[in-house]
Amino acid sequence: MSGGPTEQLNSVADLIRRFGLASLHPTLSACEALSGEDSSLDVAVLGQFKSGKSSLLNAVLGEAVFPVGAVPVTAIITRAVDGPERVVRVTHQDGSVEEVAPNRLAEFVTEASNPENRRRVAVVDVFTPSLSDLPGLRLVDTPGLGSVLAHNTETTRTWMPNVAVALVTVSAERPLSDEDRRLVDEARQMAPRVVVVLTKVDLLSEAERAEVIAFLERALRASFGASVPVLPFSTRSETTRWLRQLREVVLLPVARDVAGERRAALSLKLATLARACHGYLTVGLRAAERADTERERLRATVLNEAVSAEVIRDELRLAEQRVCGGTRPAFEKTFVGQRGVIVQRTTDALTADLRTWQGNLAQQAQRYEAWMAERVDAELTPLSRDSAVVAADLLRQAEGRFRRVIEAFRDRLSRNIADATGVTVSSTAWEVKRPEVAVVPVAVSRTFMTHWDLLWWLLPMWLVGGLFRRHVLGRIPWEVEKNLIRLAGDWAGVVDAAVSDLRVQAATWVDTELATLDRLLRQRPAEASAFCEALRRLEETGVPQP
Ligand SMILES: Nc1nc2c(ncn2[C@@H]2O[C@H](COP(=O)(O)OP(=O)(O)OP(=O)(O)O)[C@@H](O)[C@H]2O)c(=O)[nH]1
Ligand SMILES: [Mg+2]
Repeated sequence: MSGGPTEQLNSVADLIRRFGLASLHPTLSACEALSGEDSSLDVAVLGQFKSGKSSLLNAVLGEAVFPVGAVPVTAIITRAVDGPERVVRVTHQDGSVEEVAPNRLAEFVTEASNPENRRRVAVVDVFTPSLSDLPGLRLVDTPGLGSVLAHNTETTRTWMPNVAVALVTVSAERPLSDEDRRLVDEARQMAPRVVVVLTKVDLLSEAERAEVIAFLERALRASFGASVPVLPFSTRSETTRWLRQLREVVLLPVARDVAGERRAALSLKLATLARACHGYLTVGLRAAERADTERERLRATVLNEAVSAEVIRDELRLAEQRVCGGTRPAFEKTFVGQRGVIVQRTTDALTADLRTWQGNLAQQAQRYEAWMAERVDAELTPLSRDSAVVAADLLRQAEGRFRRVIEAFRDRLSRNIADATGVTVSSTAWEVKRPEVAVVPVAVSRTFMTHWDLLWWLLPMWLVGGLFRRHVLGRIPWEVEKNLIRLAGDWAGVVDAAVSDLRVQAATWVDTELATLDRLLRQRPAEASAFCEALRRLEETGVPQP
């Protein structure tokens, strides 16, 4: 007996909840979202920030709907769907919906107008007649991944389970990073149709383009053991040609069978889910079938020293130390490299300004304090903003290290389970929420000139003016250095806290996984029939099993 996808999903969901298989919850919600939604199919453009996602969608629409730009732009999931006239509908996180004039779209979806999503927008839908030839398709523009604006990455990752067809943009400027590969991998677990779009090919010569495409195809095949189509694209040259290809290879075939594509997406996700569920239940059954002493031995074999929570925690802590040991030096190196030019600029500016200053020594000393504070702030604020890329890079390094620890843990655990029970368990991957890192504001160390104030305020400027000027100009290198070091320290503090947050997330994932297995491996013979029954029900759903 096998029911429709909804029944299948309900049965699998029931088992996952009943047996507390917590690591499968994210995939489960993905399936539920897909089966419960309305009938249009989400064709999403996913990719690193600035890889040309919004530009690509504008080209498909034939009109500039989605805002584009040279800095990270798209901050909100924005969907375009066929409609009789251009209407923009904003759905807020509290569920309220408002219709706004089409020319106001950017106010809601861009990082510049809606920084850190202050307007609390959940999603924006654009209805447009220019999609009348692709009915049933909803084109989804997503915030770019990998920028320092972690909330944008987070928005896209949270939305990811909904993707049914994925266009992964890879810019010709940096063809296929490790992050791109991971994105394609994740997309392939969620969407049956994944296409890589090599954007900005106008930056390559004809020969280079062929070379890059061949390289991408080879690298993708090597990673996934299957071919992933690669389509070139450019909004700057031969756009009509690339558009035609994109429509013929992807958009039109999908539009012709929207219902079929939805079914395929749901069944892919369901199969992933059922396979993992089957693995866990079988482990529980194998444990329950054994006599007490044997079960204890089984548990000890699976949960041995190599996968103990303490060992993993130590490994994660070591990875954290490696990264955090480098944070302060990384920022100091960035900042101190700028010291010379800042000192020079500040000295020149102060030399010019000092000539115009009036008043007695005390007044000029006070004026100097204020001048210096303002100057340091003006010099360091853009520097602090620019060093957000250093922070992003360090966080990427940290995530990479933690991921390697977790992956090694998963491998050892799967091997232990396979050795002890003969069962292959495929737990779902660690889903990381990259912590938010805001640009560190410059906190200027105050300049105190009290000794001038107290002692010499009566002295006439014609007598001490030269000395005063030499003194304040001479202090500049020290003032600049002191504030640069302080800013480096502040940045390091912020990044270290974010790295520590990532480590806690990783450790929590490991704990949850171990707790699930520990529970399964403690099942007593009385429970065996419940597991048999559960496995039978899982098989009856008709979802492909291992
Ligand atoms: N040379 C070239 N530049 C392009 C092309 N397409 C887009 N760009 C430029 O790339 C930059 C980023 O374009 P967007 O479309 O905003 O990129 P995005 O991926 O949507 O960026 P985010 O929303 O910030 O993630 C802009 O400066 C575009 O002008 C192209 O085909 N060729
Ligand atoms: Mg964009």
